[in-house]
Amino acid sequence: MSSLQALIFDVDGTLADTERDGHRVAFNQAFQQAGLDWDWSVELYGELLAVTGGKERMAYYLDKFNTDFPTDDKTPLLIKELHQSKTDHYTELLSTGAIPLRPGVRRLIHEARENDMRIAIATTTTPANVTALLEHALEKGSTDWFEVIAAGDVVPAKKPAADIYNWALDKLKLAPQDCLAFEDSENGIRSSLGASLKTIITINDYTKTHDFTGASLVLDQMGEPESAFTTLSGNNHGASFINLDLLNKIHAS
Ligand code: XBP
Ligand code: MG
Repeated sequence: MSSLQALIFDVDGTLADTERDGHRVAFNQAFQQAGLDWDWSVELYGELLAVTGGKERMAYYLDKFNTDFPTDDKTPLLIKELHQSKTDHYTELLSTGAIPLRPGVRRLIHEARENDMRIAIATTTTPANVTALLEHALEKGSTDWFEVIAAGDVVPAKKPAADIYNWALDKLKLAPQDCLAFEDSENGIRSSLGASLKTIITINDYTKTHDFTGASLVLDQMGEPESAFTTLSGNNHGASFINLDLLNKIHAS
């Protein structure tokens, strides 16, 4: 087997806790600005996360949670306009530095770069949102560190479909055995495992009860040398934080 070639990261929930205080807030701002009384609470948003993709999530909301709202053939256009507004609010929010990276993310990305490990992204969120997070939470210009950014509508079927990971692998010209994926959710791991990628999970408040069957390792966070991760399942090979040494061991096991 060849050595580990690339790390492929999910964005929302994995690189940063963007859902509750980022995406959710931006959706509500878009609704308010459009004069709608839709209001997504922290709890409701947890249920809406069953569906990935902002446009798809709004359609799911109308279908299952706001059935009194009249829909017609103009509804897809309304959703599209709301989504554009939501993206504007979200990128504006991130430009203030409101959402930091999760523990260990910056350190791992730097270690990968120092060791010529290729890095890529596979996410359902809109490309502008990825750029906003990387440029403001990681480092100005860091978007260019990622060889492939697979995001949003580049594939029609979003996670849990494997398409976005397959698209990233295709662009990287790598086989899944050459890479590791990083995810935080059940839809995410269904997507990465569907593309035959070994997957490491870092849970968060919205995903801690999800089913991560098939994960190589499930952790509470990536950890830092001075603050260890907690292992929820899988073999941590005696490590207390994610670094390339641990990732190479997981890849080889
Ligand atoms: C996260 C998502 C996204 C965001 C919203 O997926 O489901 O839909 O919540 O983003 P991942 P958009 O963890 O795979 O990044 O509104 O831009 O679709
Ligand atoms: Mg995620």
